[in-house]
Amino acid sequence: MVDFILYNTPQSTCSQRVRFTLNAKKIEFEQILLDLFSGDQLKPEYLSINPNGVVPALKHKDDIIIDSSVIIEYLEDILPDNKPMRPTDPVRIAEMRTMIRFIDEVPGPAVRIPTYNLAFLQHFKDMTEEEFLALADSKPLRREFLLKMGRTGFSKEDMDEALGRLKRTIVRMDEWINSNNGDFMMGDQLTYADISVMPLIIRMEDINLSNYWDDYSSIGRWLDRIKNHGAFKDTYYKGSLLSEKYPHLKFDN
Ligand SMILES: N[C@@H](CCC(=O)N[C@@H](CS)C(=O)NCC(=O)O)C(=O)O
Repeated sequence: MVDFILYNTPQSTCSQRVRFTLNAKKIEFEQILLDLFSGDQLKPEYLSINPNGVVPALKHKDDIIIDSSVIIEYLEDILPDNKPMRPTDPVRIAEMRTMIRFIDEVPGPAVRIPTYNLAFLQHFKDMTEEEFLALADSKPLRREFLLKMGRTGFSKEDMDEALGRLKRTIVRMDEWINSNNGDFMMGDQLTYADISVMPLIIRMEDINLSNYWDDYSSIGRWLDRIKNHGAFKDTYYKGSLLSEKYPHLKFDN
């Protein structure tokens, strides 16, 4: 029996952060895969693990840790010597966490809008209004998000706003990479700031938005380094990209 069990979903960006960290730190873990469209995340047995009804959740021996940004730093706290990915200077740690807050506030929520409109909407289209409202009501964290989307999708205004936030993220990343003058966002060390934004950039690439960084060569080079990292392949195993499940994404937008 291994000490770490990760409740997660192959295509979930938040799960990918944690899988990458576990793989980079070479931590052996078991996976329990949840099917988010069958409602596994809302079943009482999972809500007792993560009352927010979202993946990921990490079980470490008898403790449960939830929320991807919390989990990745927890792994650093308990295993600081396995491939350190947090600076040691308090000011640099603060800088890293400021980047993560930006990522969780700006591109994290923004990438969900095109993801739902382009890929997930089809799961809701055939529901009756009552079924849809009941589903929204059952989501501890995403009730209002779902109600705003409705069964017909987010409005053009919502989409434009989200895409604008993703564009601003690229500009900000370019500034971070250039000002720190290294391979990664904080310089030569790969940190949790890189790991936090990685799945969002991979998702953007997957849904055909990689032209957003056509004019920012720093991002292309950063992405190549991330993809060449030893943990990448094990994190993005077959079935981890959205376009593998929804092949139209490669061509549609
Ligand atoms: N802040 C949370 C967000 C987790 C989250 O939103 N997970 C999504 C997948 S990336 C989910 O489980 N969604 C299920 C649902 O909306 O019902 C984290 O970073 O762990």
